[in-house]
Amino acid sequence: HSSGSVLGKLHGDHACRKKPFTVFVEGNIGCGKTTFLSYFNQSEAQVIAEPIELWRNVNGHNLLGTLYEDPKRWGFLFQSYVQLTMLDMHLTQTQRSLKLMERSVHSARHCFVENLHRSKIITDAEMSVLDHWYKWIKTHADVEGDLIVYLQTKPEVVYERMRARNRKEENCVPLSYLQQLHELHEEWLIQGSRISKPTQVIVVDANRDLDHMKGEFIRVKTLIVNELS
Ligand code: DGT
Repeated sequence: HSSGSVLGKLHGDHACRKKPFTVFVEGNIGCGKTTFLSYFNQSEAQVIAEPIELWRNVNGHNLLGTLYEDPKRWGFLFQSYVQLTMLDMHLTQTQRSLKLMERSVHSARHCFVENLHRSKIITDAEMSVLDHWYKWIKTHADVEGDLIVYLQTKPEVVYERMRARNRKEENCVPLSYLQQLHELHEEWLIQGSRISKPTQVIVVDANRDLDHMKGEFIRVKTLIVNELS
């Protein structure tokens, strides 16, 4: 996936628009999205982290916690709120020419919601409502990105990282859940079998220790920043 020329072309298109060059950072739970984003400082890019703290406190309710405690009961509610908060991230305006987002409405729909539905955790009716909202959003709001950086990992690797990080809501998440999410990321970003592949994807092998990923992360960052300067 060498991307120089295509990025150049995208940048050419992009120069005619007011919209910032928009990058979605995607990948499994624990793949290193936060670490990758930490290499960009706010003067060179608008970096929008996933609003996990909002999901943990909706008027005192921890939706992320209840999702994992009883996904059949709370999965729909959680995804409904994720979709709203993600839409808000997409619509956040910036004067900067580069905007990076941790995940997107697209991964929420194509990976997380898809997984809940395939595992029969949400019903067909719940899926339909979330999907109608997703389609409505795509029609009426600009939620397109210019580039996806996919931090590709083995499920076993992120499972170990997730255990080590010990986020309290995630302590019962099994390896099989990460395997399912991995397959859905691959279907979406690599195979393009079920849904059409997004415009431009840079795939980063993110299996090494996050401390050792530094060089690779800086290389991808430089690629993006240089294309825009
Ligand atoms: P990082 O920096 O790559 O280690 O990323 P994380 O693990 O901090 O962030 P992420 O987005 O992979 O996961 C945050 C938590 O929220 C995790 O328990 C999975 C969950 N999550 C995120 N987005 C969704 C979603 O759309 N639906 C569901 N069911 N869970 C989600």
